[in-house]
Amino acid sequence: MRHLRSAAVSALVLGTLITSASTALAAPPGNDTYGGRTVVGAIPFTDSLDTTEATTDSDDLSTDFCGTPAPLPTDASVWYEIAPTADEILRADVSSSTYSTTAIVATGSPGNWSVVRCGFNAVTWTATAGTTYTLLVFDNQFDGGDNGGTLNLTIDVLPPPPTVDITVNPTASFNPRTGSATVSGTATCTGEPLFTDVSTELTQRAGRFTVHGRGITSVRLCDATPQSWSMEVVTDGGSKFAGGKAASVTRASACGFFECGGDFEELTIVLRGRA
Ligand SMILES: [Ca+2]
Ligand SMILES: [Ca+2]
Repeated sequence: MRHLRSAAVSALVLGTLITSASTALAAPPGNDTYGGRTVVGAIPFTDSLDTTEATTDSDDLSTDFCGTPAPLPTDASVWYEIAPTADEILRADVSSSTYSTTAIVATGSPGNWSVVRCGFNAVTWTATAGTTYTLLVFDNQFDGGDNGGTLNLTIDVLPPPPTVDITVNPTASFNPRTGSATVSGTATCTGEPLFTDVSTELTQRAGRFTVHGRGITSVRLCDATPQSWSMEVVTDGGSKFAGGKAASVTRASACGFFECGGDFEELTIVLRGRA
């Protein structure tokens, strides 16, 4: 019995030793606190970090802006600082980490934060040269447990937003039977937009009345070579376009991964009956 008891005590002592040993081995990462934040130099930037011992403290950013009904825990939070020297779109991606992550970008300092953007797995923001941005990455606990894991961070510069430039042909046709008009023009883009939409509103006086209609079309693979577009402008409320002048307002938007470029043309066009 005496032997058993002493064995139990030894096991207890050994257990305590093992626990303290593992605590000593996995220290919090240096950028666990704002004071120890990692300053990001050249971009692209990558970092891989064990955050299992990273902690939460009162400097952590508020997660009220993260689009969740309740504030998220900022478990295993770690800090980075980015000071871009050019105006650019930056993306911090932590989606290949071994735990569920949220990233917040803010300007300011602890106690005086101004949140720029918040995102699950990644955050993309428009950065201005000369502004210092603070990035906080943490375990949002959507994974349901454990503190942190292996954080894999990549910061990249995204290409600038696409641009679109449109022209509208000064003559358009109309269909006397349906009363719709067909408006056309060209679109030229930079920056390889994912999609490009063109919409036109057409207004024509008809005696005491005004005939109004709108149409929309997409330009496929808008690039540096002008692409023709054409759309049917259908009138509201069963009225019909007729031959003569009409006021047109055309808008275009070309959207990339994060932002869109736009263009606008206002032009009086002449409607002619379809041959
Ligand atoms: Ca922390
Ligand atoms: Ca977790």
